[in-house]
Amino acid sequence: MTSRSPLPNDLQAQRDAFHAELQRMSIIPLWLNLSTAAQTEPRVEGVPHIWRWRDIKPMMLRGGDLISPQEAERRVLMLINPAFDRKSARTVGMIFGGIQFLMPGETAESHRHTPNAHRFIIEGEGAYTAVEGERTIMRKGDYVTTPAWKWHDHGNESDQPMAWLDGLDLPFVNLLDANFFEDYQEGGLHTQPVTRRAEDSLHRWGRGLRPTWEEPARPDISPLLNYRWETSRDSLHALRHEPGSPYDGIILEYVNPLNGKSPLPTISAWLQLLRKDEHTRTHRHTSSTIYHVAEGGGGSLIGGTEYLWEEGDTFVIPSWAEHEHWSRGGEAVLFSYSDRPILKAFGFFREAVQEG
Ligand code: 1HN
Repeated sequence: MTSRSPLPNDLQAQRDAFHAELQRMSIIPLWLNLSTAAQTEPRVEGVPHIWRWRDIKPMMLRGGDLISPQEAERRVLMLINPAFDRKSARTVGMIFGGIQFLMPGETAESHRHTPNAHRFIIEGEGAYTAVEGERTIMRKGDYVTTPAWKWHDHGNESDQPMAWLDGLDLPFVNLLDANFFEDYQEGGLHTQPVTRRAEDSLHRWGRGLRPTWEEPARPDISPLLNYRWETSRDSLHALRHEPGSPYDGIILEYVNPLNGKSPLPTISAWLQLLRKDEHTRTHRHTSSTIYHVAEGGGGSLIGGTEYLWEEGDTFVIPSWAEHEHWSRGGEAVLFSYSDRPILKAFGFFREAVQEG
């Protein structure tokens, strides 16, 4: 606001009384809060942050001793942005990230909820996730979808701990006051029965073919349960001699085979290869991203601060923060997911490249 000459005392007193009376009526004059409505650029509350696997893993093992998945409902270590309220379930932007782990022999019972979810497997192999009657055995690097309102549960039938990164659009659904949740209970069972063969969704929808006698229930969600690490990584390396993206190197986006869009309507996910000595150009955009280091090491400059990362680390880049990435001591593979589909759906996605 422009500076003005001081007001006569009586006018100032009248204004103060007027504003106070309005406030008691739950009315705020826009001229006192202009900055909340009109701002030249987003004022982003979330901050860049990194959670290191070497710090999380010991806490995970301690958690395994101290609390069962039944007691916890889901044993998830929620990664909450330091700038947000601890009850917000908000990691960055409109997305949540958390580390879930199952010790050998443990299960997490079936439930469903309106938020969309996915998982990226960090460590271990042999535990399953079941979604709507189909079980998939999860292995390190797999990307598993659990779309809105589908029954899902997990179990570890292997002899090693399993850990994965859960991603959900929880902050968005909460913002919309549209979060519903239900525990499974059918004939005394708390876990849904297995009703489909292993790889059922892959055979139906994941091979460039489709069964002609059925229509997908919802074309806006991916019918694929598991995008396997071997196949994704194989494509990444097959395309390694391309120029790729100046901002991300060789980057592939996971897609819904039914419409070519993001597997979940609210969350995009990517796998990217930063080749040896690759250093990307700087840019920024209005989507917020959670990164997980799938392989190798490197660093990112985020809003002017350098973050060095190693395999297993998880870090976030908030909306409109300038960022660039590089590999260190060889190649690196990053998994990432963002709220970009939400911004794009309503025309709020904006991207800017540094001058020069
Ligand atoms: C959830 O249902 C799962 O089903 C994981 O595995 C993480 C975080 C917040 C709310 C619900 C799961 C979750 C979650």
